[in-house]
Amino acid sequence: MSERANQLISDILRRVHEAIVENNVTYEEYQAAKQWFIDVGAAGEWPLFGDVFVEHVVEEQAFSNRSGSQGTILGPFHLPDAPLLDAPFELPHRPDESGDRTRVTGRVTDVDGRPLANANLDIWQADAEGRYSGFMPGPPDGNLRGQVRTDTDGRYEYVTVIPGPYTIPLDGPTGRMTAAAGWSPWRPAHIHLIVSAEGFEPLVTQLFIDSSDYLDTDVAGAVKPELIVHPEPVGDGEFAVSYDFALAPARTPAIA
Ligand code: MBD
Ligand code: FE
Repeated sequence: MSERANQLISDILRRVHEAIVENNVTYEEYQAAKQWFIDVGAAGEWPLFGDVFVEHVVEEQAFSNRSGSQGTILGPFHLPDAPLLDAPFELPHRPDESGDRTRVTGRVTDVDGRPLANANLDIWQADAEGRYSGFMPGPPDGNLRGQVRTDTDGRYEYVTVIPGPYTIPLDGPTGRMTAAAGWSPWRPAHIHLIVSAEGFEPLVTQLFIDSSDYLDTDVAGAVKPELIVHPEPVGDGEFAVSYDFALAPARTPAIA
């Protein structure tokens, strides 16, 4: 028996019970909701549902007092063990990968601006059609996933394509719920990163493309103004994005 479990589960159930009373929920609605829970499980959409509709509040709550760069939600599409890239640091992609070619550069520092050498950036993103490799038909396994390390000045760089916006699957239970409520099912175009270095808190974050639709209506509620980037045209149809990351010190000091 855990007092934490008792407190939290009681509180959540009390609020559900209050919503039922305040909205005069009918037996038909209760049976529809129960079937919907079953459908979400059968479709394997609980990770999607949680990360889209719940995770952003956990992230804001957990990291409201953290120093350094802003983080945002992890989401359901990270895969561990993406390949560590060598120069010229290009995320794996198809020979005919669509989307605007973009060089992403910047520095990783501590909160005082001191460069962090050999910091790791674990990067994943959707393709130009908003599809993530390993989860959706289209891109081959490993597409647009990779890791890069900073140099002795804390600098990193890699080449990718600008992703497209992502929509939650419209034909599944999460999409049907979103449509029933009249909400937009879209996330704005974004690149996911986990930036980590020995002795620092890992930063789970996303960079949002400023020209994307849906920045103000992200279904996952995960956009922060500090995380919006502007791809600058650099000629030949290519772009450049620059972003610096500052990492907070690890909360648990390393044991000497
Ligand atoms: C995504 O691409 C995503 O980043 C999140 C958080 C949820 C659903 C799809
Ligand atoms: Fe995503």
